[in-house]
Amino acid sequence: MFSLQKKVVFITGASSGIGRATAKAFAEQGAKLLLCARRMDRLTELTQELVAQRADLEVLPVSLDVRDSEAVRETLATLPEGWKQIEVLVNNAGLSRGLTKVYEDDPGNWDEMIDTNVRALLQVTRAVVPGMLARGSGHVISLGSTAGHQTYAGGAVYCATKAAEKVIMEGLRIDLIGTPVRATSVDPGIVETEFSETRFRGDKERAAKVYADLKPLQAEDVAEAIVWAATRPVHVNIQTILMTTIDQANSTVFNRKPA
Ligand code: NDP
Ligand code: 8X3
Repeated sequence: MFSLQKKVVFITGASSGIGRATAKAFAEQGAKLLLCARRMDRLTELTQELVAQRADLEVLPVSLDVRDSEAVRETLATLPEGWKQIEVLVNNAGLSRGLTKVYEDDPGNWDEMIDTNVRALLQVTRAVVPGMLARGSGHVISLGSTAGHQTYAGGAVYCATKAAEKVIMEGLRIDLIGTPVRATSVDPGIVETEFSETRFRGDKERAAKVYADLKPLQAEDVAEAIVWAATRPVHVNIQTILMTTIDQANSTVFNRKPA
C-alpha cells in the first residue's frame, strides 16, 4: 500500500459533494490537504471540521475558480513552502447545466460546462504534472462519469465533457508512459450531491427526483474508490473505475421502485 501520510493531496471542488467527502477520506490517511473551490466559506467550515477531528492535520483552503487559467497558474506557483510537492491531484471540480436539446439550449450553459469540466481540468493538470515528473512521483485522478460512456437525452454537452475527460485521461496515460506518474479516471453513475441542484439552477424538487425511488451512490462511496486507487502500490495504475449504485445499469436504465 502506498502511504499518503504527510503527502500533499490537491482536491479541486472540495466545498461540496464528492470533493468534500474525498477531503475527509484523505484526511483519514494523514495526508496534507490543499483544497480549492469558489465558496471559501464552505472550505473554511470544512477545514475547521477536519482539524477539530484531527489536531495534527494540515489543511490549506484556497479560493480558486479553476476556469481562471491565470489564477490557477498563479495559485500553484505561489504555494507556501511545504505545499508545492503535490503527490495526488484530484480533478473533481465540475458541473452540469440544464437537461436540454442542443438546438434549444442556451450556449452559455455549454461554455460553463466545457470551461469547467474540460478546459480547467487541462489547465490544472498542465500546472501540476511537471512538478510530479521533476520529483519522480505523482498521481492524477479525474472525475469522469457514466455520462462519458453513454449519452442520455438532454445531456449531449455534459456527456461530451465527460467523454472528453475519458479521452484526455487515456491520452495522459500515453503521455506519461515510462514515468512514475499515474493517471486514473473515476467514473460514477448518479451520486446524491448538489450536482442536480446545480444542473437545475436551484430547483430542489426537480433535483430530488433524480435520486428518488432508488438508492443512489453517496459521495463517500466515490471518495473511498478515489483513496483506494491512490493508495495502491506505486507499480499499480488503476486506469478506470466505473461504478454505479446497484439500481443503475448504465446511463439510462434504472431500477426505480416508488415506496
Ligand atoms: P457538487 O455540485 O456537489 O460539487 C461540485 C464541486 O465543484 C463544488 O465543490 C464546486 O465548488 C466545484 N466547482 C464547480 N465549478 C468550479 C469552479 N469553476 N472552480 C472551482 N470549483 C468549482 O457535485 P459533485 O460532487 O457531484 O461533482 C463533483 C464531480 O463529480 C464533478 O466533476 C461531476 O461532474 C462528477 N460526477 C458527479 C456525479 C453525480 O451524480 N453527482 C456522477 C459522476 C460524476 P464551488 O461552487 O464552491 O466553486
Ligand atoms: C453525473 C451523473 O447521470 O447525472 O455525471 O450524468 S449523470
